[in-house]
Amino acid sequence: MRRQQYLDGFWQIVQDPRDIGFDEQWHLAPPLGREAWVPGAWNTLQGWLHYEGVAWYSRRFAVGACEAVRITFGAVTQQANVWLDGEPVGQHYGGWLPFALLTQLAPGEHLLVVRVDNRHDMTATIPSSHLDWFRYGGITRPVFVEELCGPGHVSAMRLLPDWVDGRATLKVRAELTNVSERAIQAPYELLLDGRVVKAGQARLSSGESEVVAFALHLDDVAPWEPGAPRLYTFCLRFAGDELYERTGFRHVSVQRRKLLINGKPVFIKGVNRHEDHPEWGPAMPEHLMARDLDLIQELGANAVRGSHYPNDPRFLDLCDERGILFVEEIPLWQFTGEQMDSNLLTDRASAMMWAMVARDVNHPAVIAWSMSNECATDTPQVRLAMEHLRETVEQIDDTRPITYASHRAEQDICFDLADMACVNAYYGWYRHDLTWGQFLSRMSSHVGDKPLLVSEFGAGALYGWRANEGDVIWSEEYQRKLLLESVSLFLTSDDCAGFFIWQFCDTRTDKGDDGHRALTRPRHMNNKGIVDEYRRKKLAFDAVKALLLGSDR
Ligand code: ADA
Repeated sequence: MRRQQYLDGFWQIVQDPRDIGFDEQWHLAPPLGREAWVPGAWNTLQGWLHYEGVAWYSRRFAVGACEAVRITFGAVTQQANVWLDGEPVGQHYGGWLPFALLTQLAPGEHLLVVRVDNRHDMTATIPSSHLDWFRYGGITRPVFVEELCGPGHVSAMRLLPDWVDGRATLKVRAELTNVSERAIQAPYELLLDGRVVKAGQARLSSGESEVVAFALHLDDVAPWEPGAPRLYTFCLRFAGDELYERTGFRHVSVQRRKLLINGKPVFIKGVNRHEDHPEWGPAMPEHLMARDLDLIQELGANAVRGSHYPNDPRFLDLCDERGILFVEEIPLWQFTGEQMDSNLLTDRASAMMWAMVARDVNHPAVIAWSMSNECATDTPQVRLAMEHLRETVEQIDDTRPITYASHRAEQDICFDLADMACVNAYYGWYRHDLTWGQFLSRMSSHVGDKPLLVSEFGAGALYGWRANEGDVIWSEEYQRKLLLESVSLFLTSDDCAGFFIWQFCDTRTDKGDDGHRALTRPRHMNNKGIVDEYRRKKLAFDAVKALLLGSDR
């Protein structure tokens, strides 16, 4: 019912390295710069690869007569300030999550200006300036404008489906808004495949919103299973507006050391995947996302860890459609106890957690929420932050396991806050003091009666760098050997409920504040991909594929 237009295409962009745009009122009309494609990362523009700072985007668009206009930004990295025709209309912090602005506009053309700041530091930003991926900046996901003809508006709909003993249930929580200038009393209805499954009434004064929440039992519904996904599209209709959301019915649980879906144990065979491509940065077009999944399925994997931030929702849609499991994380990457002793950072982290769960709760592919990666989970400050993050998730979703990726081994003091324990370790690469078997059996006694997953392990290999002799670091053969040994062990170990290879493809990385990281990252890249950055297979790919396809786990 909404008239919807995507603002994909060329926008104007201009750098503001001295951050003078606010003072010089660039929001009224930024100086002429150059053209940049949206959605895109500005780092993929010639000459902008290492630009970290402020840049201003602008473009014009037109709307027709309507009650209200909603403008949705899929993601802006990191801080966004937005003006329409010179007036401030909103701001948002956090690089991988959407925000929407609701406003009124006269029919005709309008100027949209967005100031984007992608500076990172060690005290206020998430992620911080210490990280092992690239600090891309820009309007990195689609922007779209919707004309709401009202008077009603369905501003959000969260679905919590469940599947127990062959019965499907659905909890619905939706927000209805009156975008008109008069009071309304109107019916709402929820439709499944065109059939009304719930109806009610809402009475709202001008500008008012109301949350409607209800639960349903549904007949004739088939479950969503890994590898056999069945999806259902729900439509909520209210006073001249409607919102479609798609979900699948399945039950995720942990029982002793196993992860279960619909009551059946599932062993996780996964890869870690960054959103990264040499030409597109993190703003990959959808057909390339689909091609990545083709390769992941060809490998015989059944899961992806979206390291280390909320992924493009179109990628999650594809996982839903293909029955691939997904673990989703906020970008709380390697923060120390001292850093997390900050209200600003803990508030920002829980706002991200809330927004991520609220955005993706409808995806059946998402089977777990991850609160952090390799933070100092051996300190009381990080423990407090994790407690708070867990409570944040539980406010919205009590149907999925909660986890985080730990690299503190037996020093970790937070495993009781995780429903399944995820550990990152690099035996055979960074460390050689234990074997994988020894490490797993120690961790399995430490974490107790819950599933233990290896959320990262791997070795760097330069595509095409081949060695006739054994144990040549950076060779494809060495990576193949390490992955074969570790994956064979995981596939047969009772201590292990699954694994995620680090990583799917080679990715651009940060040079580090003192330039040091680049010295351990040849080509300025993290080279632990089983395919390179152009998705060309390394030797490890076919070797791991043969193992996975031959395993009955
Ligand atoms: C860590 C981290 C990853 C990556 C990896 C590596 O475990 O979580 O993001 O940096 O190490 O390649 O060293």
